[in-house]
Amino acid sequence: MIGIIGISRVPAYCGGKGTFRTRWIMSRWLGKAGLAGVAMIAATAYAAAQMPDHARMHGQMNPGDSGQQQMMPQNGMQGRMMHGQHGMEGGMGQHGMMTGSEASGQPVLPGQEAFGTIQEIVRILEADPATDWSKVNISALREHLIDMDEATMRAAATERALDNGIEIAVTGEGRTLDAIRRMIPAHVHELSQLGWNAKTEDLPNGVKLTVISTDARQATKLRALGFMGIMVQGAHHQQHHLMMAKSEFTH
Ligand SMILES: [Cu+2]
Repeated sequence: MIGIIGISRVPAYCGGKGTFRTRWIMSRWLGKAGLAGVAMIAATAYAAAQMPDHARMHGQMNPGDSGQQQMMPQNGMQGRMMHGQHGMEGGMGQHGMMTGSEASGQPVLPGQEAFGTIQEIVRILEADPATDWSKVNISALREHLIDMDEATMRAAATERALDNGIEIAVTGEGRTLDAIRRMIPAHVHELSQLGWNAKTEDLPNGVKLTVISTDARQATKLRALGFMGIMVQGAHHQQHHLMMAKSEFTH
């Protein structure tokens, strides 16, 4: 669970090393948590700033960093002290999920999203003694991740609002067109399970996706979501990646 991991008593702009450190942490948090997460962190940090000292009862001074007071994580993953990396400017505390990198001082970001996704899947397969390596096909997963990249970043999406939903012409060429033809029709089933009426038609250079609903609020939502908002719908995407790697699922 999320635990309080640090409450700073370092004043704003303490200068030198401290300032560098706090800024570095902020940027890392932005990268990890996204804006919504940071907003949540800021809100809880404000609340914690109002806390009396006894609320920090799990805290423990870090001898190497006398200006800061640290709290132990509550997720059971790390039992060691943080090493002075959790001050924030303005005397605000910092809360949230502690990541492995913060606990160990070792980096965890893979540097490339598809690389990291494959790395995670391979580790899951390696950790499972039941993995049938004669069936594992990481190349198929890689091809799918390339499709995802093409459809997300390079396909053109021309959206047309309908009274009861949206019609989207998704087009491209070469590898992008291949990705469109594989991914968009395969997604229709997922959309139907969400209660929408979805269909695709082939275009010379892509696919036309039409998603409608008899519910006016849903129709409004569909128009707001547009191409990519609709594509991210569905609860099992990540699970499908694992199944693809095991040759149990294709799309
Ligand atoms: Cu995917």
